[in-house]
Amino acid sequence: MKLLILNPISDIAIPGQRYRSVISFVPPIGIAYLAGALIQAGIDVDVEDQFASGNTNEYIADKIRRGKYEIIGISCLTPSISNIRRLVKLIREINPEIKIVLGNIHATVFPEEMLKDASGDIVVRGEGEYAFVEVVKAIRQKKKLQEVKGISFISDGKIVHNPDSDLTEDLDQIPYPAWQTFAFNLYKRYPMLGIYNEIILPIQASRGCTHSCIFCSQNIMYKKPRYRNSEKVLDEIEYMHEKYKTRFFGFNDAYFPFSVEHGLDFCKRLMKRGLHKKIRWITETRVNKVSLELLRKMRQAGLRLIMYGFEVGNQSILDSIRKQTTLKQAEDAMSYTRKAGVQSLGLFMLGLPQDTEETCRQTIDFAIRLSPDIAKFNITIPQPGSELYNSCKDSLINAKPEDFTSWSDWISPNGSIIYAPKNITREKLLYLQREAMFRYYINPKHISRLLLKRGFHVKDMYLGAKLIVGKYLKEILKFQSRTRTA
Ligand code: B12
Repeated sequence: MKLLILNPISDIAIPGQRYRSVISFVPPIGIAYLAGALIQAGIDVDVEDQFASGNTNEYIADKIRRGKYEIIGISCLTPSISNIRRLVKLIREINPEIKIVLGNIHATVFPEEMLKDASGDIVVRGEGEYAFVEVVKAIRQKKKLQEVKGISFISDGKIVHNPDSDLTEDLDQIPYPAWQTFAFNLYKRYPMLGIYNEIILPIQASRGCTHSCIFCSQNIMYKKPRYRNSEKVLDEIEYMHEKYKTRFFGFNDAYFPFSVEHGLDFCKRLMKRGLHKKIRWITETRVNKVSLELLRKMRQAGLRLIMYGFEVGNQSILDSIRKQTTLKQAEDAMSYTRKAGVQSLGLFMLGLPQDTEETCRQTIDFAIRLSPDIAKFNITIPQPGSELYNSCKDSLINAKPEDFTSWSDWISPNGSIIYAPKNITREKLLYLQREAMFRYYINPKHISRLLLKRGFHVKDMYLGAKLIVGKYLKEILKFQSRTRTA
């Protein structure tokens, strides 16, 4: 029984779209974990990451014809839904016998839609390792699907939702991600980090989050937070380093490390193994989970870049999104990070429900004051599965799946912004995002620091500057002239 797992491309990321030139592709660890569990169950798995490869649907159709797959699993993220519908139609034309299994967040939030409209056969809800293996076994042994937990499917024309699968309490029981099923050459360009020709291999030390920020859809997938044993995480890093000679690892946890104590202990264990001489790693964390001592230790232990979700520059907005951090903690975290000599990336959001033009400007000013090496200004997207989505979904009814595409300096293909808070127009929000990028990057102090500090390729810096000056300045001036004449 051969099985293919597909990670479809979203319309905006199709080759030729300028958007593609600014993305750094990361191999999806969720699919690697699925492949690991399936291979351990004796199932032969192929993976096609169309998002990273940019292969056409025709290419994939050909691969399916040649591959003689009986089951095709499709990873469903909202911006890719239009293309998923096209792919399912294509697969049905090739061989209507092929079983199509859908998973990931969009399928988990909208199982009925994915069975009816996208016409998949089965939806695996939530974490998929064990449920997917059970689905494949049930199909193989022609067993009733009613016995498989964590899935939804169509039976006699009716949609059936089986009870949720039991949560995997001990994450260290899950087989290692099967990275051998991925084409590493697709993932070797991180201009933002000055890393070229090397993959940053994802590693996961936990699932779920102790917090519930209104814009995040984490908790609908992972329910409760669970943590791996540090020695087991280090075993995996050592194993992957030996097997694939990978030097860079990226933690994709909600935040890592989980506390200052946990971080100090993790670094001590890593250095005891001498891994700090062999690898470098990047991570994302919360501003209230670091100290100067920890950041210094993490740097010694090979930390290459730390990302902070600073989000906004106004405390009452920060409280309104339930981030549970303070502006003071953000300032302290940045000063510790600079003192420890760790490269930093700051994530900021514009257009949250309580935002006004003034509070967005406070966020831009705050970003410039914090001055992380790299800053991303995201225009808020109410992602399905998040509380924010539930609170404003009625106003999004006409939105198309690809309109949920958000990348720091990009908006949906047709140029419209899907959501703006009551006090700001969509047009103004785009203007503020452009102003943020322009004021943040087109400043001599920042440019000189970027040039002096890291191995950025001047070509990529030129590309970034061309984008910001070429595209954004034009948009800013156009908007100003329009509002002046209005
Ligand atoms: C790492 C990451 C990336 C990486 C890797 C992408 C990937 N597909 O994993 C990169 C940087 C490439 C990326 C890109 C994008 N991302 Co992203 N990403 C994440 C992040 C931070 C972690 C995801 C992860 O690794 N989870 C851990 C693994 C173990 O879990 P998992 O992926 O959910 O997989 C499990 C289940 O979902 C399920 N499953 C998954 N796939 C399948 C398939 C089948 C057949 C089955 C049965 C089960 C199944 O089983 C897996 C194992 O348990 C999440 C935020 C978060 N913290 O969750 C955002 C997130 C998933 N990304 C998001 C988005 C929007 C995108 C982009 C569309 C952005 C854009 N504008 O283009 C692109 C699309 C890329 C693509 N099609 O792959 C949104 C999705 C929201 C939504 N409703 O769709 C999230 C939730 C962030 C957010 N803003 O809310 N992303």
